[in-house]
Amino acid sequence: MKIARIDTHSVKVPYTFGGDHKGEGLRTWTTNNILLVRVETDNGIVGWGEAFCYACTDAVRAAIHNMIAPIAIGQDARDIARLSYDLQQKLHLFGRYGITIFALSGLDIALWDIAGKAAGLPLHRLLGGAGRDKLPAYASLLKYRDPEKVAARTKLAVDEGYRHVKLHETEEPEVKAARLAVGNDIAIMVDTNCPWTPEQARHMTLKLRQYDLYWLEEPIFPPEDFTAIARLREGTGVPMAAGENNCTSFQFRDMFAAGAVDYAQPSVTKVGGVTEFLKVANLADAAGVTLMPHSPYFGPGFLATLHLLAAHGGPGGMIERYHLDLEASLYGELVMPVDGGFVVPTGPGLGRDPDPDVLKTFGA
Ligand code: SMN
Ligand code: MG
Repeated sequence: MKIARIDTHSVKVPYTFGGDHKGEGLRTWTTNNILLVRVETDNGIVGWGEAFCYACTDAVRAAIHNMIAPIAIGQDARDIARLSYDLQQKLHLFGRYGITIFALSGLDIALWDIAGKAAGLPLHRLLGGAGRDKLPAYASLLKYRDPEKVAARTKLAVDEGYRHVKLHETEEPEVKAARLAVGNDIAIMVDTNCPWTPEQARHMTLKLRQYDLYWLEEPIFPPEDFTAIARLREGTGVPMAAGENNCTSFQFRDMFAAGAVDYAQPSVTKVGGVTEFLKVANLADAAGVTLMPHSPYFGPGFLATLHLLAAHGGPGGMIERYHLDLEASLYGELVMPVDGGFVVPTGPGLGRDPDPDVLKTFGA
């Protein structure tokens, strides 16, 4: 079973989130951008993957066609781990993290979809899980920079059934507003996206500590300064989460060795796909760190994360659900929460193929 064709489909779906789309630079997003990787084998099986893109669709697309496809086409589609290693080795001179590995992640997810379809099994079964049928989730709010809006959206998420809500805010008034809006029984996380120096992070973390954060995410720039995060964690007692920007399992190994985090956040569309995610999950278990996947996605990356968490043996975390409303969904109800959780797909591979009408209408 050889890889015969690799195509990409860019989909840009408008969304609303109860805020305005003003952001800094590249973060002024008005559409949710998904880069799908379609892989076809010489015996006619089609698999779908997702490569992280958001604001870098064209670059990731070029990497798939110019760097990944020439090496992957003609290879055995079943030899996924070897192909991942081979691609990482052959392409390392173009950068280990970022565009190259995003592109590779898209291929890898598609190959696992094909493996599941060839075996007639949903991915979580293929990975050794009997399959929990429902997974807990948390609402991941977008950035509002407005305490009233943050309070209203946090409350809305709780009314929808979520017991855990993550804010993307960096100022105290927003965090305080969320806590006051929903009381002390709801877990609140704060994702800051690497804004601070270690000193600034210490100052802010001590300010935010009174709001009893379930975790503080990526407080320090650069994200790979694991020693600084470890020092902050140790010095403040506030639980830390990170990993969405880690380069493969090797950086997770270093992050765990530094004692930097309580929650590990591999991102299947960024870290190297299912193959690399599984390595990270094993390292997290061995380090006594809870697996808490990064998954603000609506394409194959989201479905792959559901299967990975469903199959995971160690202390498993929650699915991240980006708290926005899309004009159209590639997977219908599969990406819609049910009482603050998600149903694990049961069809072969990822469980469902993307809706062709949505691909056509929102193709970009
Ligand atoms: C995030 C990162 C990238 C895209 C969307 C959201 C964020 C998260 O850091 O953890 O959800
Ligand atoms: Mg984050």
